Amino acid sequence: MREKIQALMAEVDAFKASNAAELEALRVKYLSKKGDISLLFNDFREVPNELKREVGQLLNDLKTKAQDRIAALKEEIGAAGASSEQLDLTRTAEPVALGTRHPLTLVKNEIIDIFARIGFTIAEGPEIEDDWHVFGALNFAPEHPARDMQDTFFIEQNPDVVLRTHTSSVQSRIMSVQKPPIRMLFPGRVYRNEAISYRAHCFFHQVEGLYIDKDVSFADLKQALMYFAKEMFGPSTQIRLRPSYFPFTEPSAEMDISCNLCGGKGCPFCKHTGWVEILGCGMVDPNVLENCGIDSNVYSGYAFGMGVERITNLKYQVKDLRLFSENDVRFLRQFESAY
Ligand code: 2NM
Repeated sequence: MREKIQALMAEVDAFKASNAAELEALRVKYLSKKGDISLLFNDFREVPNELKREVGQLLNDLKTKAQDRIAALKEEIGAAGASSEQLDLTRTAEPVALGTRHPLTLVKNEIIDIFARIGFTIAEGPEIEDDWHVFGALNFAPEHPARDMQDTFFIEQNPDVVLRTHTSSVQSRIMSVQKPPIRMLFPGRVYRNEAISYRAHCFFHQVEGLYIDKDVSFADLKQALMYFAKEMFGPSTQIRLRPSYFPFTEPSAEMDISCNLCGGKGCPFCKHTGWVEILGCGMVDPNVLENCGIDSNVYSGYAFGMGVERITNLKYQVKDLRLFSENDVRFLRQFESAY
């Protein structure tokens, strides 16, 4: 009996299984009701009483050891073998969730694309600027209200350092270093000291445009903007220009398009006027050209500026400006697009 137990101990020590089926075979051979170890328990009745204590102990050790070995092998196989049996390697992979472009990026790209087709290139510049490039060079008088603390963010330590309130600051930089002809777009983020609400934010996005050459006229401006309006909002879009005022242009105008919701018939969106405002524009003031080292007797130019949020609202009827900066994916996912 003792020899039998020792022989089985050696066999248990040598247990090997590389998959679940082999392991089950081991269990059946040794531990099932008619298994080798179970049968030994039957023989135990014949063991003389004085040896029962010792042999019983050995027998129990053998059974425990066999169970432990099988449990250990099961875990080994579970980590490697079982998983490779269960995985279907021919299955298509989990889809990777794709992000979507931000609506303001989509619209900005569309604006850039439209003007690129008539020869406009792009320039970008710093958001933290000095007073000269944001105001001085652009013909803003020293006491102009836009410079007021209420509109402009200043850096406390240095009143000459401001967050740009328009991307025209990039234009004053470009005009100072580049000779005409200049035909460029200036996209970027700008800052204004406003209380945040559904219709105002302390930052927003602009695309401004500038064309300087010999003999650039207001007619050129009007034609370029009409082309833009029709490309952006559809071929039946009408435009109208209303006289306005900006420090850096003379004459200046604001441009409306026929309401893209009601087609100009009048609706709550256009406040029953049939028109909605989309941008400001004008002929670059000769003072601005001279400030930037361009001879205003030789060159003239037009400029325009639009809010990307405003254009996006017109295109997509976004009712609350704050949605643009909250990064709620339920909002952002609505703008899946190839752009
Ligand atoms: C606007 C409206 C009208 C503008 C003017 C200039 C510059 F630098 F040439 F003087 N840049 N941008 C301009 C003109 C911007 O935005 C509503």
